[in-house]
Amino acid sequence: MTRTAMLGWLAGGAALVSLLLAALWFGSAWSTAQMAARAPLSCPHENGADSSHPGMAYVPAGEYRMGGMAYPEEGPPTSVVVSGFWMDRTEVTNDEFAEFVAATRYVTRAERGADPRMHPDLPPKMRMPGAVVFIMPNDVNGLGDISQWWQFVPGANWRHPGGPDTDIKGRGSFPVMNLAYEDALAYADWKGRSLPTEEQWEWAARAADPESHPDQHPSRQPVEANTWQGIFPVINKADDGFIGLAPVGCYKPNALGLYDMIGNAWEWTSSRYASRHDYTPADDFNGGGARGDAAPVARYVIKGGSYLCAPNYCMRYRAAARQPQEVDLPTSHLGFRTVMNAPGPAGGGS
Ligand SMILES: [Ca+2]
Repeated sequence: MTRTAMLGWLAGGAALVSLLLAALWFGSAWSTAQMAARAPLSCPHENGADSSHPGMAYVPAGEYRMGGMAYPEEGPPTSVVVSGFWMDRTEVTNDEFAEFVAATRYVTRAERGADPRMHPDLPPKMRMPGAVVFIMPNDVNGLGDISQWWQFVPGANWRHPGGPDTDIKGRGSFPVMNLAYEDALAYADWKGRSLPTEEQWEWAARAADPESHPDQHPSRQPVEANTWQGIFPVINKADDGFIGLAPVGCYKPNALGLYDMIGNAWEWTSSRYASRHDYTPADDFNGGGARGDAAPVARYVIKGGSYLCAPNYCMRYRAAARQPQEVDLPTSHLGFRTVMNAPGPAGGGS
């Protein structure tokens, strides 16, 4: 084959691939629009109303090996001991957060904007009140540059999850989004509770079963969870029924009665991030956020993965999975739930 013929053949092949991708994308966009119109706005689920702590489930004490092997930051598996505690059965919802705001007039970080003392080099636009929102692109040039699908949107906050033109009307049962760590903490304080540590969170997600192996078969997506089916971030087949975020409690709970520990929204923990379980944040040049002379911005561990987790990009729909999140960065795939120390149910737990 001559060089010219080969180039012509390659160009033809590339055009065909582009055409196929475009057809796939349009087909996918059409079916996802249909699905969005049909998706429920709430899902009936067991909230433990007759328990001593309605809305919460008891997680018994135990010992297990925290971590996994699927990604470097999950290792090495490390023995931890956890006392019994109560945990919200679901992620905190818009309705629940609205109660807190109505009672306290609390204003979230996304509504106030980033603190310029913490971010002296931040471009002016990103100092405006707002949040980082996932916007599905038509096409991407590789997966290295996350700004192809994450954009800072001025005016995005918990009341306006996608920006000023969006709202949460009819979405009271959806997990509250676009909160910084301090906002989640303020809510937990108001309830007289706290945020789970990473040790507590992972133990709860494993349903307090030390024999569970959350890192096995990482490419296999969980069935009872809202994740991403298709090719992230351009083809979202939504075989699980949801293109984006789902209301809380739409999938089967785990053996402890906890819903959506995996998928739907990432969740804040109260643990500072280190890039391995045998490091401390101080061991990690970037773990503490030290950037030359800039004020350090702490990072905390988030757990559980979200509706954006897909086998081709982020197999973090597993109990052992973890990611760092800057404390003051509100995003549209991150929520939280609270925990409480109190005696277990009569006759059970410790
Ligand atoms: Ca989904």
